[in-house]
Amino acid sequence: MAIERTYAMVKPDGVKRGLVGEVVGRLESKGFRIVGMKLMQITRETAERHYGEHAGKPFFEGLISFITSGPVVAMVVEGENAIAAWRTMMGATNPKDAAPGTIRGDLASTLDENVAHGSDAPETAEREIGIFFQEHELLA
Ligand code: 3AN
Repeated sequence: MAIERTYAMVKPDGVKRGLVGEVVGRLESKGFRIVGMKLMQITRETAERHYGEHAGKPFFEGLISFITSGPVVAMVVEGENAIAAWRTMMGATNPKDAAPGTIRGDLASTLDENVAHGSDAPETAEREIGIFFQEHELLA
């Protein structure tokens, strides 16, 4: 097991519903170290970069308009096996499949408004961290 960094985000629905504390609290309680964090409004350009893998899919436009619909909390989270561990804590992408005890299982009810995001692989984590943070914004 290695110490990894992943990109984690509270999506606009989570911020609007006042779930930032809940999501950050779960990360902290699990023992992860938050090495970068900011409340920000994602631009359309950044959203298109972030969701580049979904470009051309029928749900792409909706995805872009949702993620730019309000502020998000962008984070870089560090810890043992952080990439997979954070995905496990969030639960399945579709909240109807997400287990109780997970963020989506406990807090979300629709596929689009599923409260949180986390990178799905080491290369994705590196790419997404680079989209949202500059090196000097992260703790050593
Ligand atoms: P995760 O956020 O778990 O990494 P992704 O990146 O596959 O999931 O999906 C991000 C978002 O894209 C989902 N929250 C949803 O809004 C949309 N999405 C993904 N797959 C589908 C799909 N098959 N149909 C409709 N929307 C989808």
